[in-house]
Formats: sequence, structure tokens, C-alpha cells
Amino acid sequence: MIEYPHRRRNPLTGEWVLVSPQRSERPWQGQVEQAAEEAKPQYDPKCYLCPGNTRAGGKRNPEYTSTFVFDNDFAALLPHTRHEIHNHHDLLVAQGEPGICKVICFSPRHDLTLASMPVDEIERVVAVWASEWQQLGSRDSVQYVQIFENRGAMMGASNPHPHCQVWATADLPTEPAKEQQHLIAYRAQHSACMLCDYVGVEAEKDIRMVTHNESFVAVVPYWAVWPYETLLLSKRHVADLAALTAGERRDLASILRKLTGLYDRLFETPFPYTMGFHQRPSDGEAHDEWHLHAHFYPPLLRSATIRKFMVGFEMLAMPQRDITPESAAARLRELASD
Ligand code: H2U
Ligand code: ZN
Repeated sequence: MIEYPHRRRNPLTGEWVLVSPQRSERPWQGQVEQAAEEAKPQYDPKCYLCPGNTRAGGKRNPEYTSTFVFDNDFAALLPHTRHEIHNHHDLLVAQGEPGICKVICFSPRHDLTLASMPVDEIERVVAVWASEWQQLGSRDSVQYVQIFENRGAMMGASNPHPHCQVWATADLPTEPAKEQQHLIAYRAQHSACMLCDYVGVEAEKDIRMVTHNESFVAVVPYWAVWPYETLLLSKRHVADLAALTAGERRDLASILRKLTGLYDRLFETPFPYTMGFHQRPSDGEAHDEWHLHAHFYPPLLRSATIRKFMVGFEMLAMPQRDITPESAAARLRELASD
């Protein structure tokens, strides 16, 4: 293991992260505090996602009993926008961006999370993700479908009721576009899939692996930026959620429950994060280079309230971390064996 300051390359984006392992020995300056957590009711009459309640837009939710999908009442993208370019000046380029934004409630229960839902209920969520991805992606105007969950007030989630969002866009957004470019280049150079190779490397080294099952692995990637960032990868080379077998969907549900449970135990707090799936674009091409994966980006550093900020050098130069991905993985793995 490298014990001096070094930078590591993210092969998915080509971006580098500065790792300063010598600094994680510095005196402890943060205080360990537990965030006060209120017990949540199973049903909250004021929640706009609970069954039977009225949303901010005035629409009423049905008395749903499993998952529930609706069009976001405050959508960032609108379907009838014209996809036209406005460049009156080379320095002032804009383009109309048509799209669709939906919200998916995971459960009628206000108090559950992925970590506390039964696996068969998470499996239903996985099935809804797959069908939303497929349905939205099959529209001519949609090139890419992003499924993501913001969890916790720290990440801007507006409501604790378990839910995620789906945004479908007419263009390939920045992050998946970077990944696609690097996946294609790796495939051309190595005649192999980057992420299939990466699953092999991590399985062999076994120092950044957090948990795994027959179909999925969760690792703290070698190039992680956030202290406890993880990458969830399918073992089989599949490009999207819809291509998973029933067994793989179940394994995905089960590893999601496991991983989010480990996160919650890490600082004994409901762990905030943004997570989301990267899948092949929905532009009608085969995209053999794509390999289904999910990124978990949690902001916490040392306790329920002490988070990492991306400021200073990180904003102006490059991201930096002290605790190594290997020690973050070891901490999460220890919790798995408790
Ligand atoms: P977040 O918790 O990740 O912010 O997601 C909640 C979404 O739900 C958010 O995008 C939408 C917000 O626009 N929303 C509705 O569509 N209807 C409502 O009544 C409130 C919130
Ligand atoms: Zn609710």
C-alpha cells in the first residue's frame, strides 16, 4: 500500500483524486455526536408521499399498497420543450432540453428505508426501476434515463418517505457521457470490458470489497473521492436493469439492503447519500461497452454530523481524501461481520 501522498486515476472518468494517507493519523478534532433521530410513524398525515395524501401540486395519491410512480409536480424537465440549439454567439450556447421527471415511492410505509424493507419488497422496487427505465427509454425523444435516490436532509432529500427520482433526458448527461467515452476506449484497447476486468481485480485483491453475493459486488473503488463511497457492480456483463434475470434482481435487492444497512451502522445514524444507477443510453444503439453499476456517494466523514466538504483545493484543483479507500472498506467490512 502506498503510504505517501499520491494520486489515483478513476478509469471511468479519467479524473484523478489526491490521497494523503499520512494525514489520517492526525489528531482527532471532530466530536463524536449522535444525531437525534425521531421515531417515524408508519403513516404521516403531513407527508406528500404517503398513501391517500394530497401532494403540493394538489393531486391526491391513491391508497397504494406496494410501489407508486407519479410525474414530478415540480419537474426540472418538461416533455414538450423544443430540442433546439440557440447559439447567437460561440460563447453563449444553449439548447432546449425536453425530458420527463418522475418520483417513485418504494413503499406505502413512511418509516421504512432500503435497509429496513423486506428483500421481496425491494425486489419490487428493482422491477419498477427496470420497467421505468425501459418505458421511458423507448420514447424517441429520450436518450438517457437516470434513476437516483437522495437520502437524508444533508443530501437535499425533501422527505424521509422512501422514494427516488427518475429523470429522462434528450441528451446524454455529463457523467454518463464521460464514463461512456472511457468504457469505449478501454474496450478498444483491451478487447475487454473495463468493469468486468475491475470486478476480477477486486475479487482477487479482496481489500476494497465490502460485500458480495452471487450476482453483485460492492467495493470502495480504488479511486473513491467520498470517504465511504461505494461502487455496486453486476458480476455478469449486463448493460441495464431490464437485462437482469429474476435471480439477479433478487441479488440486487439483497445487496442494496445489506449495503445500506452497513452504512446505517457505520455512524449509528440513518446514513445520508446520493445513489444512482448508470446504465446504457437509450438511443437505440447496442452499447456493448456498458456495464450496469450504481454509485453511492455519501458525504459523512467521521460521525453522524461531521461531513466532508468539497472546498478549497478540491474546488479549484482536484478532490482529496485522507482515509484510504482500503481502510474505509475495512471499516464497512468489519460491520458486515459483526
Ligand atoms: P427529493 O426528496 O429527492 O427532493 O425528491 C422529491 C421530489 O418530489 C422532488 O423532486 C417532488 C419534488 O419536486 N415533489 C412532488 O412531485 N410533489 C409534491 O407534492 C412534493 C414534492
Ligand atoms: Zn410518507
